[in-house]
Parts: sequence; structure tokens; C-alpha cells
Amino acid sequence: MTRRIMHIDLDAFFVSVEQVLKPELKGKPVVVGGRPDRRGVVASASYEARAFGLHAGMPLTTASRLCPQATFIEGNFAKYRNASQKFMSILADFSPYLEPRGLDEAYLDATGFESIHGSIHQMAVNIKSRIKDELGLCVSVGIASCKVVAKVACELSKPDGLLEVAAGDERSFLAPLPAAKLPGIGKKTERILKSLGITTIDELAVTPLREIKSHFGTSGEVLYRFANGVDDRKVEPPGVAKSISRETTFGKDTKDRSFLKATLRYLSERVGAMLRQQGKQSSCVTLKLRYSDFKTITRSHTLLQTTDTDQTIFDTGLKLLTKALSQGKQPIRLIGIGVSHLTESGRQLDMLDASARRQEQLNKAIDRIRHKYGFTAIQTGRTLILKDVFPKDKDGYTLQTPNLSR
Ligand code: TTP
Ligand code: MG
Repeated sequence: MTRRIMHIDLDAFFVSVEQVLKPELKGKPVVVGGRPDRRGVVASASYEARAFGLHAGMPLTTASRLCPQATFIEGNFAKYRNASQKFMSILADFSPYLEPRGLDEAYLDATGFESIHGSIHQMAVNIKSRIKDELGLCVSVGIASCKVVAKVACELSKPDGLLEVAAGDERSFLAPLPAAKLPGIGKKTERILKSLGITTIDELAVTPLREIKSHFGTSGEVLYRFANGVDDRKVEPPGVAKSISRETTFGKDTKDRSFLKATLRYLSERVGAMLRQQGKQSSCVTLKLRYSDFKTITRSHTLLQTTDTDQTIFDTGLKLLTKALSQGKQPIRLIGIGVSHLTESGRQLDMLDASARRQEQLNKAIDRIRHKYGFTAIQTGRTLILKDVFPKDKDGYTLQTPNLSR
């Protein structure tokens, strides 16, 4: 049976949520991202604003120059998360084979669902109208036999679109489109392709695989397959996490070691708490650093024994941090810590060891108190200095995330 995959993406998501709350903004140029005189970029632009050349990622100052009459809105992430949850739960009513991608996008496997809705096209019409009726939002849907073609079809149909590519037409549907429309082709890849004389997807599709691989290595193979409309990736409902990580960007780049350590400690505690909440242990700790020139490094350490304690995560991260700081000279823009290679937590052999047992009891007590009174109800000495830097509420410090980006 040929697969029928849908790609579903809300139109001008952040802006549309604002327009539902303030209907007088409908049909007007609207930007979410911040005030026009602030440092920062456009997160979402209404289609009316796009007519003036505005797009996501454009500096707000440029946006206000191109379209001074636009309404600029700071935005409120909690509102968008709430709308996103409702959106995903409507989709989940249609198929259990649902793979959310970010806040406003999802793949849905609709193979075999014709009998319920009459046709897959009709199923998409039903999805669109439920989202419109219940959330007041417009969504675009692409339907095809694989993910990559469904995604391109969705993108092409926007706004308020619905485009189905019949089985067998994948290759000819993609062929005339610019190569940059293919997911995975960013600015850099596009430049290289141009220098090779490749501008359309068709030109990429007929280039010998050997040649593509000589420029892009093994990822060239994926490009080649996508260009030919071949993509056997499954729709994967979110399973259990394969890794857990927390990170934050700083308001100002820093080299201050005790501040970096304090932040690392706090992030380690958040990771540890989540790890224990999921009943998992980890045997690999990874530190992530982004320097002021945006160069990003990750350094990992494999533990001899699995762990779920904040202290071990922090100690390991700190060793990696100390080493990285002795090598990199630039100020740091972002720090993150994560654990991977997760296993179900069972009693470890060394639990016979009294100190490990004490540690486990301590973790349990801390988690209980935090569950009841909020994350910052218990703070280790090291993280106290963060109170002057990050805003805090009952649920912990509000970490700085870059603009409204994902
Ligand atoms: P997109 O789906 O890429 O954009 P969109 O929904 O605004 O517009 P459309 O799909 O109709 O082209 O991203 C979804 C939301 O994610 C977007 O509304 C705002 C947020 N976002 C950012 O915060 N930063 C970004 O750079 C991008 C691209 C999106
Ligand atoms: Mg969208």
C-alpha cells in the first residue's frame, strides 16, 4: 500500500495567535518579535507584512524601515505554547501516528484512513476546518507518499493551502522548483550548488550521486534521494527521550568562572531532576558551549557507572568546562549540559555502598521538597549568586533564551 503522509503547518503562527486575541489586527501587517527599536529579529510576520519583504530572522530595525505601518508585538511564549498544545491534540484525534515538529508543525501518517473520511484529501479538509473552528487559526497541509514531498507541498500551498501530490508524481512535482525549496538545503549548500550550475531540484536529481557525494560527503546521499522524491523516513510518534539537556544564553557574553560554574550547577540540577522524574540513569554527560563568535563546541564524558545525581552530572560537566576554558580564550555566549545513553534506573550494585544510598535518599528528599514548594525552595550555595542575574519565580530561574526562537 502506498503511504499517505501529511505535513501540517500553521500559517504565520505567532502572529495568527495574536490576531485571534485582537481581531482588529486581522488583514494587517503584523510582526511578532519585539518593538521596532529593539535589538532582535522578526519571529513571525503576517502575510500582509511579507508583501513588504518582511520575513522571520530579519532584524526588527530593517523590518520597521521596510514597513513602518506594521504593528510590532513583543509576543508571549506561554500563549503560543498553549495554542500549540490544542493544535496537537486536535491532530491526535485524527491519527495516533503523529510526529510533532516544533510548536506549529507535524507529520501525520494517514495511510489507510481513506475509508473513515472518504478520501485523504477530505481528511485534510476536516482537519483544517476543526482547527479553524476551534482555534481560529489557518493551517496548510501537504499530502504525499513521503515526508519530504509532503513538506514541500505544504510550504508551496501556503497560506491556508491544501496540496496533494499523487503517488508516482513525486519526482515531477519537485523537478521545476528551486533547489533551495528542498528541506536541508540552507544558504551554504545553495551557494555550493549554484557554483556547480545547479539551481533547480531537477538539476540536482540528475547529477550523478558520485559527484554530489564528492561535495557533500555522506549527507549528499540524502540530498540526492530527496531531490528524486525518495524518502523512507517513518512518521515517528515521540517516544521516550533519548537525552535530556538544559541550556541558556547569557544577556552578556562572559568569562566569569564562578558565574559559569553557578549556571552549570543550576542546569545540572534541572537535568538531574528531570532524569529522576523519568526514572532514568545516564552514563554520558555532555557540555555545550557557544563562544561570542558563535562557534559552538560539545564535549562528552562517558561515566564508568550510570548516575542520576546532580552532583555527578555537575562534577563531570565542571571537569569538561575547566578543560574547555583553559583552551578557548573567547567569552561565552551560551552554556548547556545534557545526559544521554539513558537506561531504566534499577538498583545499582553499588547501592550496597552506604554513601551511594545516602545520596539516593538525599535526591529523593530534595525532589519531594521541590515538587511541593517549587524548584528554588532548595538551593545549593553555588547557585545562590544567580539570583542577581536571572529573574526567579517559584518554578525556578527564568533562563534567557534567544528572542522567541525555538
Ligand atoms: P514557521 O512555521 O517557520 O513560520 P510561521 O508559522 O510564522 O509562518 P508560515 O508557517 O506561514 O510560513 O515557524 C513557526 C513559529 O515559530 C513562528 O510563528 C514563530 C516561531 N519562529 C521563531 O521564533 N523564529 C524563527 O526564526 C522562525 C522561523 C520561527
Ligand atoms: Mg508555520
